[in-house]
Amino acid sequence: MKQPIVDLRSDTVTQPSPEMRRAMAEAEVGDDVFGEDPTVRRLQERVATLLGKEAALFVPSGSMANQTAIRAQTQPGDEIIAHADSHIYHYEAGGPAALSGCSMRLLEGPGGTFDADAVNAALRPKDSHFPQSALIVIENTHNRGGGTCWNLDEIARIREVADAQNLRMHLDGARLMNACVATGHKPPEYTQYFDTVSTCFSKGLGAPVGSVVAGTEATIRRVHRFRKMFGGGMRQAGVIAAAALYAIEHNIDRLADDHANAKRLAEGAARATHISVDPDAVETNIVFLDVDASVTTAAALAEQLRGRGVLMLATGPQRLRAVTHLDVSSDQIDAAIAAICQTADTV
Ligand code: TLP
Repeated sequence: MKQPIVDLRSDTVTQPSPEMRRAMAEAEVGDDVFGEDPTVRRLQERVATLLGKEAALFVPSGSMANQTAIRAQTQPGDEIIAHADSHIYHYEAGGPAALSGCSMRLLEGPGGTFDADAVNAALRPKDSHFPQSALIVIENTHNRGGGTCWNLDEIARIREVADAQNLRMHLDGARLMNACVATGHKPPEYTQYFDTVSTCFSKGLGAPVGSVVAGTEATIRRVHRFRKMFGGGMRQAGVIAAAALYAIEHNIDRLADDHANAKRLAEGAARATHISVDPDAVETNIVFLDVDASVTTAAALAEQLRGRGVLMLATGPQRLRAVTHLDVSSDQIDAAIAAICQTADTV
């Protein structure tokens, strides 16, 4: 296979930079299951402050962050309200059912969002026949929604519904920093409405591993117990926490470049035949390309693009996803646009 010119499958594919690797090599470490890793502790304190929460816990992945937060705030037989396109529903291997014994009430809405009225309508009566509505999960930015950012006022309205019914709220903020950079909101403006928040260092922020869950001291103590139960306790984890700290210090503001590259990619790809792309729908670093079904499939087009050194992910029969990140330059975006236009012309 030809060396890829650009890997747009996900922002998870980034390589740690030499400076990040140096920070990892020099990290002070200890046994974090004993709570003795100074770099992990520093990261947790730093992220709790960044997110405006009392406490934070370092976990190996975004999936574990979401699933421990769900487990800590639900009982078997409870129901979780989330978007039908949410990551916790599609891409976490049935975690809410398997790990927490919860059913899911799925809502529809544009770009992975829903409104307070829809939440109200989905609430279960307090009657022994029904699962108990317990937790609302919002994803911001929304992955399958196309990297969309949630509206703060709508989140506030949903919080009012949650409070009236004594429900908890969890934010899947794997790409929360993308939302903050795109909208100009500070992280606490979003997180104030949530009992727990997860965020990832291994997406656009460019660290190799790691996520956190943040919330009150009491909730994070429960999350900590489930991290152990799910096998996520790590020992000298300061080596990877150092990469996360480096990412927070150096890689947040530059997400704006990824957003500009995504827009540029969408505008360029919109000129290709047999592919429809809406540049106006691109708010952050995710671009969807819809392939004309009468011509080919997304999987077949992805294979042809791979032959030209451009990697993208087929996320549906006709849908390709491209995600920009710190290992993608604007020149590579131009090369990708040229490859997309040439490939689409010859299918
Ligand atoms: N998403 C990955 C894949 O799983 C699809 C990607 O390439 O986008 N929440 C959201 C919103 C995510 O997009 C992801 C990763 C996660 C949680 C899970 O993170 P990890 O992969 O660290 O478990």
